[in-house]
Amino acid sequence: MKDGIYRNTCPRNCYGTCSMLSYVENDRLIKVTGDPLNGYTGGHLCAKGYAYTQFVYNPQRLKYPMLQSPRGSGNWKRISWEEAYTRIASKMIELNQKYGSNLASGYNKFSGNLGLLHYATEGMFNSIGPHTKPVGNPCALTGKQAIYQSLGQNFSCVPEDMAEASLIVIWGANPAVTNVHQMKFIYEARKNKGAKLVVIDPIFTQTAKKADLYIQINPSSDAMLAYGIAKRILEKNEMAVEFLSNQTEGWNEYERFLLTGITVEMICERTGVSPEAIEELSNLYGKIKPAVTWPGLGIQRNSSGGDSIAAITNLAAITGNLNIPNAGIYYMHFEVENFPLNLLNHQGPAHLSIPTSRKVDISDFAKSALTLTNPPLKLLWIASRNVIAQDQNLKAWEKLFEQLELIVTVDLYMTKTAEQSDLVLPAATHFEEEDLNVGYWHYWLSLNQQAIPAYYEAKSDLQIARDLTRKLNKLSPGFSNFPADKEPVEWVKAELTPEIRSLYSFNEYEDLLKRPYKKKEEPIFTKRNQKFQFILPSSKMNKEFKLLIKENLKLKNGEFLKESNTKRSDQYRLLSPQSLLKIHSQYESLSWLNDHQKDSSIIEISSEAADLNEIKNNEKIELFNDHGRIVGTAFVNNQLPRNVVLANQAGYNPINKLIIDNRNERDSVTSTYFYDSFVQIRKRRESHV
Ligand SMILES: Nc1nc2c(c(=O)[nH]1)N[C@H]1C(S)=C(S)[C@@H](COP(=O)(O)OP(=O)(O)OC[C@H]3O[C@@H](n4cnc5c(=O)[nH]c(N)nc54)[C@H](O)[C@@H]3O)O[C@H]1N2
Ligand SMILES: Nc1nc2c(c(=O)[nH]1)N[C@H]1C(S)=C(S)[C@@H](COP(=O)(O)OP(=O)(O)OC[C@H]3O[C@@H](n4cnc5c(=O)[nH]c(N)nc54)[C@H](O)[C@@H]3O)O[C@H]1N2
Ligand code: SF4
Ligand SMILES: [Mo]
Repeated sequence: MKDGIYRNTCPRNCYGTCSMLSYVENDRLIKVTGDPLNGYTGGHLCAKGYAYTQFVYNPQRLKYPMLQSPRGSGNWKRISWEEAYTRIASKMIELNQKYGSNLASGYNKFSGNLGLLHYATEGMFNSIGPHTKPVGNPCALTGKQAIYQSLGQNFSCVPEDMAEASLIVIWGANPAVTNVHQMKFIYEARKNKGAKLVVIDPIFTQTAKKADLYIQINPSSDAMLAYGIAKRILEKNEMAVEFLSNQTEGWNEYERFLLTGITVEMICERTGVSPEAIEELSNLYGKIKPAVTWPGLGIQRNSSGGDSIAAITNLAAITGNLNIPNAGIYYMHFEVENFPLNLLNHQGPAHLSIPTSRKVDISDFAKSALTLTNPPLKLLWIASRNVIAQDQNLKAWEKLFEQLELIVTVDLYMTKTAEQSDLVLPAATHFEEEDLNVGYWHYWLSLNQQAIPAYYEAKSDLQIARDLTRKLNKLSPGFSNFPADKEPVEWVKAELTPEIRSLYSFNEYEDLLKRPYKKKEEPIFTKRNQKFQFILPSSKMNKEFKLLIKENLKLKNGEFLKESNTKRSDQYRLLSPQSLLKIHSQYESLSWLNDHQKDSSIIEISSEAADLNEIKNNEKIELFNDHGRIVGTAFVNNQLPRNVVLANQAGYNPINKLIIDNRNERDSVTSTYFYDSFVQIRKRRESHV
């Protein structure tokens, strides 16, 4: 590669999707900075971004394809790519011959790299005809569906505009940790507009610390609080009457529900929020405009998430904060769906009797995959995904792994998931490949150039797809129709249709070599003749009301009131939100970040829990439930709700063994309920040392 400055884009599952400038000398990445031409990031990166030189040259990166036998033994042998492809292709062909289709072969891919060319994995599988594929999104789907139902589109306001808001209400998001660039716009709003910041979270987070009003709420009770706020606004007659009558549907039913269904006492009891805080927030919402409402991803990781997002979104409509400038809803957008996504949508050959691929809900992949028969799943390809660290129901994963004849993991590091695989293939970093990146928060389109040669024998997921295709077709002509000869830049160019170029105001691919571009037409609700749809509480929520009403009656009669939100008093709800210096299980082995990071085995417990279990700071403790046990170091957090335990997602000591999303039947595809798991606490037992 030539010495110089290249344009890259951080492809992590992160709000930033930061445009970067990469400085290369003698084929080596020597420095990374933010690209000042990206108007959202303003040329800044987070600490993880600045640490990319260490990320790329970390000696722990995978260098070569590796084969482990037997699986899980740690007995790894370096093999050539040629041998790796032969083993994989032979197995796929064997399974095809045995079962008469490719349904026994499947993949699980999620969010390691969100670049458009990383849909190569999907494209590669599509190219062999019907197979087994994941559907859904474990992270954000519940909220996406709720917002879509309310607004008729996947709507999220332009984040730079937040600087012009006068009220910012954040429900269950923690931008000071997860979305650092956004804080700048929040501070600007405060400085320029005297904006008030409200944060609603069970945890007194870094964002909460900056708030004018912090409301500590029982987990999974946001819908209730939103009903309470709505009810008070209604009672005080502070609704946006004109907007409600002209641009909404279902308001009358919603109003009836608010007036008859619930009382503020019940809401205080369920949410743990004081009547004064409800009054204060309803005053702010009722009086201040423009207000932005930000239902975060944190609130939809429990079984009330859909109701919560809908109820919070309703507040924006009731207060008339959808049809005025600089007001509105922030969640995330899905602009990426405007692109042709040629790799994702690549059409494979038809099968004589099987019309489509077999779909498995990614939120419950292992359990669902285990139910598949005729044929069972036998080969699993894992890419951009660390299931053992990040998924739930790890016992089901254990069982699924036992059933699989071949597990291939493509990753940059020897993750917990890679450790359980037969074959591990070394993936390239984004500096070693071409790509195109579209965020889900800001509206910038940003190119990713290959800046340096591959680290040892690492390859991009697209290159792996190309090479494996060639091997498949060599061993079994016509097995795959993947366009193996198409070069990465050609795939990028194919995404840049005339519609996309016009949407982002540029003429040709070469323009993207000079700067990122922002989408022209901004999504403003007023421009749509679509009406806002009020969503009424679900039947599950209605059941909850009935229970509350019953308990309230008991309370009035002086009976003992069962504590809501915990099953038993020794059961603690496990919250495990995102951490500043990691993206989920990633970046853990970077000393530049870890030296300054708190010990990721720290488990925060409330002072009540500490007293009850006779636990002191820095003592080793265990969290346990029917699914597993983890050991960590106690930190007594006086600000934590009594019944909440806070632990970190950790790649090498996965707490997710404690997490099971125990829905008996899944009537719909939703996000995973990561925060609906309960644990008990005890001092570490000596026998476990
Ligand atoms: N540094 C860093 N940034 C990241 C990531 C990362 O791993 N590290 N991950 C990225 C990804 S994939 C995602 S999805 C986003 C997530 O971004 P955010 O939604 O901002 O973050 P979370 O940590 O998931 O959760 C936000 C907050 O929700 C709170 N919460 C939990 N349950 C409830 C509840 O019932 N009600 C309320 N009101 N609050 C609740 C948690 O305490 C937490 O503070 O961050 C992205 N950005
Ligand atoms: N307990 C708990 N669990 C959670 C959550 C939580 O809040 N609490 N949050 C959930 C959320 S919001 C999300 S989004 C998921 C994230 O779930 P995952 O997407 O599984 O999370 P990561 O840990 O980021 O794992 C991505 C893997 O992809 C690898 N990778 C990176 N780049 C590439 C590439 O170019 N090619 C290939 N083949 N691999 C690559 C990384 O090294 C890493 O091992 O986790 C979920 N899990
Ligand atoms: S991790 Fe997020 S904030 Fe940090 S550089 Fe990457 S995209 Fe930007
Ligand atoms: Mo996520």
